[in-house]
Amino acid sequence: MPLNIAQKILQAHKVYGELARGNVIGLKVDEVYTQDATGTMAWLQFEAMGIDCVKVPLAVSYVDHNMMQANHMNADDHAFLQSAAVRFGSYFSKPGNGICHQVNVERFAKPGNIVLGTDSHTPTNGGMGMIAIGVGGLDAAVVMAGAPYEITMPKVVLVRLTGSLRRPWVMAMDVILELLRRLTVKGGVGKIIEYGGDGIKGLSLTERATITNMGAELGATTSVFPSDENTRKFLKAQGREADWIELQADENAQYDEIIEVNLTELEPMIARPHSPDNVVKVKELAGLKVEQVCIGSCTNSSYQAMSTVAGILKGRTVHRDVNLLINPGSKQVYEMISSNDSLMHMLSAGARVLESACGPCIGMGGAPGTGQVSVRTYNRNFHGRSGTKDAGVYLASPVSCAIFALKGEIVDTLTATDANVQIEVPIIAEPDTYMVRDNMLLPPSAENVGVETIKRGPNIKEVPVKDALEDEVQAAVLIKLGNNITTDDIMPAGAKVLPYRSNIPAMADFVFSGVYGGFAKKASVAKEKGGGIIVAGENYGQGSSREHAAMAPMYLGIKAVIAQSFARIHRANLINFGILPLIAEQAIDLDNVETGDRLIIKNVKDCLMSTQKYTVLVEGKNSSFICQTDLNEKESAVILKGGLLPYTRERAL
Ligand code: MIC
Ligand code: SF4
Repeated sequence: MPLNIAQKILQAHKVYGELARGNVIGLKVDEVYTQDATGTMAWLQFEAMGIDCVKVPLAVSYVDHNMMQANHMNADDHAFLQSAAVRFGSYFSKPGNGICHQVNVERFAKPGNIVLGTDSHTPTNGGMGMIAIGVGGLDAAVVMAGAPYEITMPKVVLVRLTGSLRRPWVMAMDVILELLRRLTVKGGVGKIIEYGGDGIKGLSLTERATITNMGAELGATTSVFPSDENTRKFLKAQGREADWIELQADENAQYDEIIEVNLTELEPMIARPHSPDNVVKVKELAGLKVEQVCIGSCTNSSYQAMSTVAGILKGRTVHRDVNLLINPGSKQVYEMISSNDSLMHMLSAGARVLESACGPCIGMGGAPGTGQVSVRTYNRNFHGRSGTKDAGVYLASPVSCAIFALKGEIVDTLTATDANVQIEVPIIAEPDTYMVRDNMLLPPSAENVGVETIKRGPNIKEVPVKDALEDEVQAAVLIKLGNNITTDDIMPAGAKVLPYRSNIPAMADFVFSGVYGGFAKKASVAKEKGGGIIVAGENYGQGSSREHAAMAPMYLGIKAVIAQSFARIHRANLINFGILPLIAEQAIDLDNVETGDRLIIKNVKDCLMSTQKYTVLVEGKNSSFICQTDLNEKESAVILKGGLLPYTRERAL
């Protein structure tokens, strides 16, 4: 049978199950990586499993998110992570070495492999012809402890690219923004997006990585490109040609759906506040004043992107009313732009060049001013994520952003023509040689495994574990929400909250504290009387992989989330921490439920372990409605035990 690329990789890694859509399959994983903000929990949970050494061929622990070090907490976490890497046999990428996805693509990604990362943008590696999946920390820990990774076989969608980009104005970022415009943030749920067609030949490896990176915003399980001569060129330039294999879909390979995108017809695109799918053509916003521009993040911080931006800034000055912030994606990129004149062009133009880290993308500095317009090459513009609630954050390509920074407003670059924009934009190709100096990437060494003492700062607290499931849930609706609630809404990030990522009791105080103004007090009152329930609409928990968005509510006594549908990673995290993800059979039933209502759900265990549906009684209203779950056998057993940690402890891996 002819196979597509996704099927080929999954087939080669399958430990059990059949590759038919909807089936549960177990996969052998080649690499697991963590980043610091999710990694402390992942490694604490790994430690709690009592295993000596990681059991996957490659593990890498990156530090890129929590870099502000306003006090001891971040540095203590970094020391914990470094000592855990030595103790358990993982590479350690020191703070400053770069953003996990960018560095992983440069130094470790390998066509045909499967990689899991404790970050939702792990699919960046899909640009290399890999199946790269973002997971919660506990899922990563269990796989590092030797278990196969289980997924329900998604649909495979072909995005056929034809034509070629109208360079220099149209970039890879515009391709994925166009897909977001068409498919929305729910459009990729339950799907692997596979790219094909003649148009891919004109896309370099790092441009492909931009596209697969933001497949996360479509809600897709992952996105994957073929591995071809462009892939080989990149690997050769990284001194890793031996890692290259060719990977193409077979002729007549089958897909569940086919989407056509003609690159020649694409125009510069821009996402408006507060969602990455709120996309229009740049020209529709021409004239809008811009106060901040941020260039970088794991989406657009490659050498190619940075050099293009430097070429635009060369010999010019950033507009007087604009703050331009640039974060190169990795030390490698940083070193390369410093070894030619690119960094100098950025600095002389008036850019504030930051360290290689996530930075303003996750609200770690660089928050815009009150009501300001910030245009960013990043991947998320969720409400409040920048650190400023009423800022208007827009997302656009590096070329668009660099030009807006010079002009102080949104410019219709494409139809304004060169003459109008009066800036000649260089077209930079992927270099033939990358500067490889892995001196901040510390390899594991056999003699320290199992021996190294783990360093634990006072802010690192034990992982909370839930009790086994009760048979009757009686709990109050603590908050009622709409569609597409993000994990940033549930468990905000930013400079104030992020340092508590290894301290769930402290972090719990910040649940729903951003746009929704707080939750913890209400929850602790409700906890005394049986706990709380969250009610929401479609795609609950989209965005980040942070399991804290499940752990902290669990710590506050949340027993169930009733929604119309769930985002993939958050659904897995809820299950991992023993929270019931209930799906309302009819959306209209939720109209009758209000914040403050008390809900009673009986026979929970029977329902969980059979096909019986859940009857949810609304106390005092003489009404009830029906919910169901879409849990497989193992997921039900995990919830019954109170979560994946107690479930795993009972079993030999
Ligand atoms: C994000 O972009 O939201 C993050 C911060 O990288 C998260 C991970 C986290 O919350 O630590 C993600 O994308 O998974
Ligand atoms: Fe870091 Fe932003 Fe990428 Fe998340 S999306 S990994 S915060 S750069």
